Amino acid sequence: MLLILIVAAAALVILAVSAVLLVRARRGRADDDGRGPRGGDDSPQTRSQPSLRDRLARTRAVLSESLASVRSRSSPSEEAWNRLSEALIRADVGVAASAEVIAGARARAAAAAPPERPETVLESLRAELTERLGGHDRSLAYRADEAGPAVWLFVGVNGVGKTTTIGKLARREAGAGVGVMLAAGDTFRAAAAEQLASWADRAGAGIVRGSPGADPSSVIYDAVESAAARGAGLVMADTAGRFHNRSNLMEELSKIRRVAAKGAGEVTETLLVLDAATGQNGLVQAREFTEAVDVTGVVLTKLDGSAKGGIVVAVQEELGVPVKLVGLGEGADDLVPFDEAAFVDALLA
Ligand SMILES: Nc1nc2c(ncn2[C@@H]2O[C@H](COP(=O)(O)OP(=O)(O)O)[C@@H](O)[C@H]2O)c(=O)[nH]1
Ligand SMILES: [Mg+2]
Repeated sequence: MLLILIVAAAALVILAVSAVLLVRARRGRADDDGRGPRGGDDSPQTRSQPSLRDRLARTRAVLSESLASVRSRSSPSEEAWNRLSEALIRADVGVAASAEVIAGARARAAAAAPPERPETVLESLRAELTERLGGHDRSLAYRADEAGPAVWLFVGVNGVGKTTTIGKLARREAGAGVGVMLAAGDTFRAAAAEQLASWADRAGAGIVRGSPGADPSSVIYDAVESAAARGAGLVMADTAGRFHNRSNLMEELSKIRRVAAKGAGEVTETLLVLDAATGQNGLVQAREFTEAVDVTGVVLTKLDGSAKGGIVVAVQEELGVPVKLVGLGEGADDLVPFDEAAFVDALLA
């Protein structure tokens, strides 16, 4: 009798758990294609954000062996510090930045009481990384005077994730009640405008497209005027990221920036989009862009699947530009504000 009762109770529990899982899976799918139910649980506040810890698994794996070796000793040796430093370099923190991080962490560990114990070493590394990454304003600026639309320009080479990032942000901003107009400034490929239009559609944002091969500046100018006419507060402008050479890059970007502010708009953000998977090579690109235009923040995409998440440290140390957002996947919700404490936790956990 008792056995039957236990079996029946277990079956009920299993049923209840599968029902909950099924409902969750349905919601997940609805969110994935960005067409989840309007209002209610689709509001930006209640949408589930991807976990940095889950998505940074590959970068964490690069560090985990050397962290384990620190933990396994009662007093970490010179060799353990060297292995940590090498692991940081492998995670693409960069040679110079890794050396500085380790020197800083060692100084902290030596000053701590008791010094050089595994816990103090790991705490020192955590503190050093968090402090180096911290102290930046990562907010995206709107317009203080509200006299016309704020313009956020997105720049970066082809394929890094500019269009996708704009789409994700359009959804977030529109969901928060901001009037959003997108400018399809990548006029090289018809497919680019299509891609942006589909994101605009999902986000409930407006879009201005030019004819193929049109001057990107004129498309952005038209989008600003259209936003102003409709009272939309924010224009997000896509660009092509195809430049023949350096002087061409400078010329094109400064023209886009000038024209975007010519009418009613004011450029309040110029966001450089970088693909984390390109690691240190991405830094070379980034330097060219920061020399060509006044970059106000970096969006680091594709941190999911990349073992080079340490590039966040190199970007901020070497470019002095804050990483404002990170891309953690291709879905509409896979873009999160960068948070240094959560990032360091995800790396060292
Ligand atoms: N895994 C992953 N893929 C991304 C992310 N951001 C963009 N992508 C993908 O990267 C590819 C290029 O993106 P796209 O926005 O077209 O790049 P663009 O040429 O700079 O506009 C697309 O397949 C996107 O889905 C991200 O954070 N994670
Ligand atoms: Mg694009």
